[in-house]
Amino acid sequence: MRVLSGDVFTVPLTLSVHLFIKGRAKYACAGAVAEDQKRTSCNEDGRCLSGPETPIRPDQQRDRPWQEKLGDICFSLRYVPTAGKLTVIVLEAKNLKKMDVGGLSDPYVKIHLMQNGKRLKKKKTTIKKNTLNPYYNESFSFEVPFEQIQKVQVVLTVLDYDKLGKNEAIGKIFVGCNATGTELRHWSDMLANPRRPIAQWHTLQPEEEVDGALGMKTS
Ligand SMILES: [Ca+2]
Repeated sequence: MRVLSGDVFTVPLTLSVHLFIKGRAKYACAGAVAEDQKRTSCNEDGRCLSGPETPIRPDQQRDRPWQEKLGDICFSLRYVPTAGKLTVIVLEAKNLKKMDVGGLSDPYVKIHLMQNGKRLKKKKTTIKKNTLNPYYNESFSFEVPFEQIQKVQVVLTVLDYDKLGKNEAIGKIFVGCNATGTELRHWSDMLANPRRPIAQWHTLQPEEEVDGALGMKTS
């Protein structure tokens, strides 16, 4: 068979995400960055807008139809590579699990910066009494040099404060290059948009599950 010089061979093209985003963020995580991703936006006082902009992903529901609902948390991530500064703004939570007998919950959020299963830094929000839909809008900054940003995780735990006894975790979530799904996309979005705060809703997971994924022992 003779191949004419004018013939065009059709080769299936597989472009990696790395190549695709190389131009704008060479340090983005390997992993899916969905271009059609719907992003949560915030209005001027920091409240996350809900509605069509914050869809519940069908695969999230499909994955865990049996699981007890723990609630959702909205926070923004911002990274400034030149300053090595990572800022987490805990915005709000909604539909949290009721933890108190004869009441609701008294939620606050703990934020851990982690690396290799170790906690490097710890911060926490104020406690909001007797609510399942707390609003925080509280900002926390961490020093994370550019060489470290792909190696750290930010873990957010929503806990119920109790005057007596141990404060119990309601649910937990972590973002970082080794996260998956919505959490990985949020982190990748942050890296792909330096200096810009990116807000996103996340569905809280059981503490044991997240600790397992982080290679931690549940304390
Ligand atoms: Ca309580």
